[in-house]
Amino acid sequence: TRFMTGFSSSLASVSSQLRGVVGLEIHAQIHATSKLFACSRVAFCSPPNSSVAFLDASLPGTLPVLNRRCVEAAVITGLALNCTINRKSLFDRKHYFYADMPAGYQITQQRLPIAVNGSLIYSYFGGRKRNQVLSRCVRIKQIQLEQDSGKSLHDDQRSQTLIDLNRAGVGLMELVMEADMSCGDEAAAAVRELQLILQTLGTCQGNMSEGQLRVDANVSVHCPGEPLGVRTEVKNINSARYVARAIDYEIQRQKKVLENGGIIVNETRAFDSKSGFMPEPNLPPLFVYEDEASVPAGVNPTQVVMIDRLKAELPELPGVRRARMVDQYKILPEHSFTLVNEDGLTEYFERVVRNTKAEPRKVIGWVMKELLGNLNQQSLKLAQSPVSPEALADLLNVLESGHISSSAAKVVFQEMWKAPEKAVEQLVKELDLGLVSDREKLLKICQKVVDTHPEQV
Ligand SMILES: *[C@@H]1O[C@H](CO)[C@@H](O)[C@H](O)[C@H]1NC(C)=O
Ligand SMILES: *[C@@H]1O[C@H](CO)[C@@H](O)[C@H](O)[C@H]1NC(C)=O
Ligand SMILES: *[C@@H]1O[C@H](CO)[C@@H](O)[C@H](O)[C@H]1NC(C)=O
Ligand SMILES: *[C@@H]1O[C@H](CO)[C@@H](O)[C@H](O)[C@H]1NC(C)=O
Ligand SMILES: *[C@@H]1O[C@H](CO)[C@@H](O)[C@H](O)[C@H]1NC(C)=O
Ligand SMILES: CC(=O)N[C@H]1CO[C@H](CO)[C@@H](O)[C@@H]1O
Repeated sequence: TRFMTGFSSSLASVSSQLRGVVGLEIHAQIHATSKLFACSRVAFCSPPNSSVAFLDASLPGTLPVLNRRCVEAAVITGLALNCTINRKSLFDRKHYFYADMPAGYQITQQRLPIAVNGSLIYSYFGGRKRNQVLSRCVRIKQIQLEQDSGKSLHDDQRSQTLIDLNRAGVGLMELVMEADMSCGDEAAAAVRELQLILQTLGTCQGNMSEGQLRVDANVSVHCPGEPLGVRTEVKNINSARYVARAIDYEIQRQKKVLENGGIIVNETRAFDSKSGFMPEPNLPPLFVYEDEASVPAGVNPTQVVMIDRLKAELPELPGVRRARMVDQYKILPEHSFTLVNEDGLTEYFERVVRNTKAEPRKVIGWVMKELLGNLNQQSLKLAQSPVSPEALADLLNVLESGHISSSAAKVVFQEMWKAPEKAVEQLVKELDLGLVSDREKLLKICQKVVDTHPEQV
């Protein structure tokens, strides 16, 4: 849905230099067993209203209790995105009326969010032929903790709207990015990189079609050096490909309007105009601590979030991993993207490398072509590969020893795929693919071929 209201712009005269300006707000559902302020389970695809605590339905007398896992997830995400973690943050009530928000307000972090001033480095294939790896950086303004709303299910046939409160109160991280992007490709690449980072951290499962990651975009156009144009908002985009398409469509539309002497109009969402914030009276300020030494006396250290501990447990992030792959194994940057994008593929590749004498650059060729080729052809996940990394390493060792040719090795690979229980040596023997280096033997074989093909001779 696109929302607009009236506001004028004076850019029409210089329309040919118009550039897009894109800012994103991303809602990421926190991967946790229970909700942000209640013990009800976070459950996808379960029957409506089967996972609703009294607090989620806003029954009188219920009070929020903060889920530490959600705070940790926000801190971990903030650290991975180079944010400053605010040692003290606050919760507010954002008031608006909507049927799937029984309390009439959302608990969010408006005045003082948990993390601020970060950055996300992302890359994408750009340039004329879309074959150059371009690297960009987008600033993260803030990450705030907040509650998700329930879900309205519209039944058009009976003109009814049904409410499912399973999602009400699920923990969200709202990530606000500065308007540092200029087109749909950049925005989509930033979203994909963020998705990969969240999945690597385990703080959000990132499935966009299930709404675990939802994207809103602010789009405007202006001439570089001039004030920003009037923006329109594209909301609730639920696939990375559609992020690119929706944004580019909107940039083109605005350019056309301005080129034709028109004006861009903005619109405030209905609930925004009536929204108001007040401090959440039932939640004290949230404190997180640098380390054990900074926890004040009288506070139980097992009950608090400590930044140094979370920092120590951060996994290798996608950007760091890609750089290491290129650096350590001398593989192409394109290949490092494929390795990191496919769950478990880096581990597979490194296990092959550890077990074979073959050069990593040779190994990557087999992984990209033979392994991924077969997996894609049969729509299998990596975990379902019949050929283990060790078996592939065995094959590459036999190839390296000069015992079989590389075309024979490919035949053996296909046989291993069909009969994973057989060892490489056994398959080479069964298929009679071993290279013959005995001169007498070769002479006999050649003679036989010549004798049996008089016409060709
Ligand atoms: C974040 O950046 C803003 C703008 O540069 C600055 O005013 C603010 O002090 C920064 N906050 C922290 C916690 O570093
Ligand atoms: C975070 O900062 C470090 C050092 O300042 C830098 O090497 C790294 O690339 C940054 N990461 C992101 C995601 O911006
Ligand atoms: C779910 O619970 C809410 C609050 O009690 C109720 O209004 C709604 O009708 C219920 N939805 C369904 C599908 O039962
Ligand atoms: C994401 O969710 C959709 C819808 O439930 C499902 O079909 C798809 O397999 C999921 N994707 C992943 C990568 O789990
Ligand atoms: C768009 O800009 C407005 C005003 O700065 C802001 O309130 C809103 O959150 C922004 N939305 C997105 C998607 O960046
Ligand atoms: C969302 C947004 O930018 N809304 C603006 C639209 O224009 C009016 C003025 O006509 C502003 O008051 C709103 O803030």
